[in-house]
Amino acid sequence: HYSFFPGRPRWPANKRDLTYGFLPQNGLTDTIKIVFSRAFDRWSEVTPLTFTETSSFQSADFKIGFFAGDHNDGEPFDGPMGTLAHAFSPPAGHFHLDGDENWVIDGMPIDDGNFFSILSAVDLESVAVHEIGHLLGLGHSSVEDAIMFPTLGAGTRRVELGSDDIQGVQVLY
Ligand code: TQI
Ligand code: CA
Ligand code: ZN
Ligand code: ZN
Repeated sequence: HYSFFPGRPRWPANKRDLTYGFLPQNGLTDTIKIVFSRAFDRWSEVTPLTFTETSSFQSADFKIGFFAGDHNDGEPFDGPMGTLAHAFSPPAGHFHLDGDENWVIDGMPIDDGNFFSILSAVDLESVAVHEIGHLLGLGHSSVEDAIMFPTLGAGTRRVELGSDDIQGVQVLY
């Protein structure tokens, strides 16, 4: 079953059109940006919310960036595996991904110059869909095929919202 964060934080009812931006220093490719737009689309399909990319990182509701190790928010990343990403509950829209993961898009490793190991491959779109759930106010689910279930096998692609995810987000919006 779905869950919420303590106090059930969510984006206010007068704010249905949300924006997201990418940390400029990350210099992300269009391929990577398309993965995030597909992930946001899955949630907008089942809610009254819209998500639009903005070039103004500062004013974006969701601030997306890749960071390695300690990045000064009290939750340092830990190299390959372990913590993959973290997102904060509303109205803090920080969405950080561990730059040291072996990220995969559509089965292809992102060529970021780092050593790649298929054994620790992590599907970027799967993690994006999960973290957007957190950004919208969903906690973890006990339903195994839900996006918000807190484990994902190495290399596994899990991007379709489950009925449990949809029910949960529709309680909020
Ligand atoms: N990051 C955790 C997560 O997003 C951070 C976290 C731990 C958390 N406990 C929490 C967030 C409680 C909100 C509430 O779940 S993670 C997965 C999954 C992670 C894990 O790096 O462990 C995904 C990130 F589901 F596969 F295990 C993305 Cl998809
Ligand atoms: Ca990690
Ligand atoms: Zn962080
Ligand atoms: Zn989670």
